[in-house]
Amino acid sequence: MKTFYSAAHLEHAPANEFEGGRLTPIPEVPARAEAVRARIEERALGPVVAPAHFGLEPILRVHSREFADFLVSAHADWTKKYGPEAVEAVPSAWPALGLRPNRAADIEARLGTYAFDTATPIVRGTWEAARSAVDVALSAAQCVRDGARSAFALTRPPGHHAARELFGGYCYFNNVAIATQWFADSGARCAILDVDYHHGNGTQAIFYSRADVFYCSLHADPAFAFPHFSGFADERGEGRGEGANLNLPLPSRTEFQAYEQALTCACEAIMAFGADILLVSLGLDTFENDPISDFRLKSDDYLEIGECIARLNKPTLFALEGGYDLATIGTNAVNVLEGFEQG
Ligand code: Q9C
Ligand code: ZN
Repeated sequence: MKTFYSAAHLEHAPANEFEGGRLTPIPEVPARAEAVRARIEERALGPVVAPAHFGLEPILRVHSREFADFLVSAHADWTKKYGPEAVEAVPSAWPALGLRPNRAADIEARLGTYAFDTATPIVRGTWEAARSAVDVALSAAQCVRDGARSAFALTRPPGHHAARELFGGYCYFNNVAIATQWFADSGARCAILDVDYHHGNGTQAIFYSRADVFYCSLHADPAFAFPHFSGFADERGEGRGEGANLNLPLPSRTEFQAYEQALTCACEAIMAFGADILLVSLGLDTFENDPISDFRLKSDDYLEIGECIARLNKPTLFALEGGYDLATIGTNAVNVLEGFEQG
């Protein structure tokens, strides 16, 4: 299987997030993607190649022009207001219930309007990294459309928490949603399987009223887990998209036995939908030692997840989402991909 990878992610390296009442180191670091790439090379999964350039057009099929323009200049606008020492742009006020979103000039107003948490800083290299991650996802999509059984988009930053005009959860552009829309624009019916520990609120929101895109997610119940405001079982799609969204929230400390049952449900639903293409939001933060999550999957379980996905027998694009244990993220990612190839 081919892997698409861009070194532009290295320049996106914010240091801290505001969490639990204090500034704490961000677990979403460049070393994550480097660890995955090193493992792919060690285990000779296949070639690791640079992406092609797709430009802004496919991004604007999913995100608004205002949002993309904001990401282009946000860091410059921030340092203009707060000086060159202010290296990380993070909002300090939001238009929550009863207040009015404000997309106009002031950088604080725009940050508050577009962000939904304090964990997703914008640094000087964020724009280029986020834009390049989209190229990585689209290059993998092109590879699949050209006939490959599968491709791996080593996307960083991740994407599944980002919606049309919303960033957060370490995500800026929704890589998988943009690739999905790119397939849909050529008439393909797509299914998205999201196995990250967290609900992909952005992907769900983008396709919530769409009948041609099925979104299915296994994740920690938002009753106790981030993103808190999305991912409940009663969210089933709306309008023409009713029934094309399936959330399978799972309890704290979920082990593989229960996880596998939910995965089987998800796969049955995807088969019933009848997709032409499968896109997998591949988070590895379900691992037992993940520092920010509490599921209990083991490394061998990821081989089985890959085999299970292979049984769907669809052209499949995998894209990296979360996963924060640097010691195992590479092994666990490659286990899914090899499990798929053997399945
Ligand atoms: N107290 C991804 O895995 N912080 N994003 C959670 C919990 C944000 C995770 C705080 C977690 C975002 C792509
Ligand atoms: Zn996650």
